[in-house]
Amino acid sequence: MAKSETDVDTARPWQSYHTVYTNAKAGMDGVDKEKVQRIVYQMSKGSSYFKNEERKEADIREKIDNMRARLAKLTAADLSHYQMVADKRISELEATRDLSRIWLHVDMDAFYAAVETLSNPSLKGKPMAVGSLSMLSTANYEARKFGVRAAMPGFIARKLCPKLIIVPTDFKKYNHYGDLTRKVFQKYDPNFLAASLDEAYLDTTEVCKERSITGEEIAEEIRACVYEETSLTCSAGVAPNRLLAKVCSDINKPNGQFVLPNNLLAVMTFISSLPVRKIGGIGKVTEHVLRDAFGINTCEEMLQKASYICALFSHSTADFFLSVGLGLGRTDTPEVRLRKSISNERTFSATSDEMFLYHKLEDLAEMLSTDMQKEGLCGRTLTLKLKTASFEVRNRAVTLPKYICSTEDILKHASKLLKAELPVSLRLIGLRVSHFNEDRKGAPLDSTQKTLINFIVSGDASRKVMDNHSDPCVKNDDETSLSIGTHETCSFNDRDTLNCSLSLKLDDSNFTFSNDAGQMEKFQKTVNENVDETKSEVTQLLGADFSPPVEGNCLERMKSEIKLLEGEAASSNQREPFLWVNDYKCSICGIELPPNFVDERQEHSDFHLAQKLQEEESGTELRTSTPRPRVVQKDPIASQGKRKKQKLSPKEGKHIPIDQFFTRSNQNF
Ligand code: DCP
Ligand code: MG
Repeated sequence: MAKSETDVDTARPWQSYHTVYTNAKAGMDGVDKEKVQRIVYQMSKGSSYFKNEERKEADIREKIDNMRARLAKLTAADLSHYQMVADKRISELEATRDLSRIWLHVDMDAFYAAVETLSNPSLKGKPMAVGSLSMLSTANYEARKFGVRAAMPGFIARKLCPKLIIVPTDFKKYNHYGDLTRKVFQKYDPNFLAASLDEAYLDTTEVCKERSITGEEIAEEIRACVYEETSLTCSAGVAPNRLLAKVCSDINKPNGQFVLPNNLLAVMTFISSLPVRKIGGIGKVTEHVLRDAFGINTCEEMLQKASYICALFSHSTADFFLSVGLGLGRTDTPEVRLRKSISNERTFSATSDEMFLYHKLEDLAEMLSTDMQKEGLCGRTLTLKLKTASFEVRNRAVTLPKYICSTEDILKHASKLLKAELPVSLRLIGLRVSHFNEDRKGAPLDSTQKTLINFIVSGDASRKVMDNHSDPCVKNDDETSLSIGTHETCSFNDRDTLNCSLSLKLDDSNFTFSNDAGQMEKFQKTVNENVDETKSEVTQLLGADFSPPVEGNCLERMKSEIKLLEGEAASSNQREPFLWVNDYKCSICGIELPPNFVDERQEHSDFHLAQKLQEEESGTELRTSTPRPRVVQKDPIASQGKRKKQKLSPKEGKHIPIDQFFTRSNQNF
């Protein structure tokens, strides 16, 4: 197994300071990584961000050490068993391989920056970024050469690139151009999946078949069409599944495309030396854990180390890793999902003025009722969410004997829940209704009516809502449940009973965690330290989730697992409870991330939330993420026959062969 990163060069402390800013984005291959790390380190040292990064780094190290300790305990017999388990699972996964689809992932190049340059051509060729001194949304490719990138504070970016021009965001414009691109996508796949304003997945299998054209040709045509409609360039990836198509679209950015042929040899060759970090959803934490605990750097190594993966991770996580090693990804079109809950909330300056608090509650109840009635929803569980002046998040829920949706009913029960908390100084109140009327199950949502907020709180109603309390009133501090994917390393005959993905209620009397003052305090501290103002806004919006009760035979082992994963659980719980359909799939864009990918999930939900907040700020509504019902186009592109090839944008699309890609992708900035 690989060594953990413990030897830090004290003269160059920034070398071990890995932030999101030091991750590679397209166009950053030649950047002096150490220089960027040093500047980011020097500029942020001592800040709360810096402290939080240090704490997260320490968490990762601890996680890696735990993993290594568990690996060291595996006996030869355990390992040979897990090798058998892995081999079986690999052949089962292999049997699901579908090489018949032609998936295309399109992603606009430096989207916001390109839109701004379109409206102000004097920016062309100059290093520029969109955002503010506190945060950048993106940077153009000229600026990326200096190490400037999205999510970096503008003041750090200016240090890296003193001539950097920073343009404020203008979401109306981005929405406008996003709409134009979607009109193009719609023609090629009416059921395309928009993952964000600037990217989409298209299943082009049918259109390619109907017109007898290749994936490469369709990608060129779509990119040309997008350019014609918008005067903006985009890049595309074509592959047999969505996971690979996304990796491919980044290879020849900007204004390029990469086609991975639909055959097994090509896929396996492609994946063989692909760094794991290139896979959507594998972020900094997973990358470090895989590298430092397992010695895994490339996707292929997932298969070589499959026995270790199966020994240490839950089924869902192991499946994810093994699928990555096999280059498997989703090839189906996700179904329209059903809403699981509906919520709203308001932040205000901290106050203990009870009149004010009740007044806010009244407003929220009224708004929630209106929203529910618009969508014909009635729910049985009402959750009151509070954030105290000291940023402590509390959830108080009641499950009622009847379904409610009127302002009066919501307010009546919400007031009771609030009353029990008084006196208290609050800075946020939120309301959520879940546990919807059974009649609605199976009825698809009218996706056209959804706002992004709706989307963020929506989930899959077909997922069981397991809220089986004998006492209908649930009291939880700092969220209601913990979702913990666990897998204990143990002798193999025990494995199946141990392999639990469980959720524990903090205040569940079955479980000692919530009653242990020390643990609780630590949990609270983790949460408080963990979440800065912005991030706690994220979680406030996302709310909490209910999950299955703990099975008796797993409980004891879960207790010891909890100690191991406590930090992770706390952050998981605090940060992204509502976004994951079946605890696996992002309800907004469909990306799949197993429950243990706490930080990656957080990063992902932050991204969607940032979009949502930005939308709210600009007073527009984001419709990109709504899965569309499959509709038959009156005028499908097929009827256009062999469309005249359009001239590409000024810079011709590039294509690089797979082997060159390997060299490129290994230069992991
Ligand atoms: N965005 C954001 N905050 C982030 C990342 C992105 O606001 N942390 C916004 C700005 C981007 C847009 O989303 O322009 C699309 O994100 P991409 O990751 O696709 O980045 P770009 O399109 O800017 O560049 P690329 O050419 O790498 O796709
Ligand atoms: Mg983009």
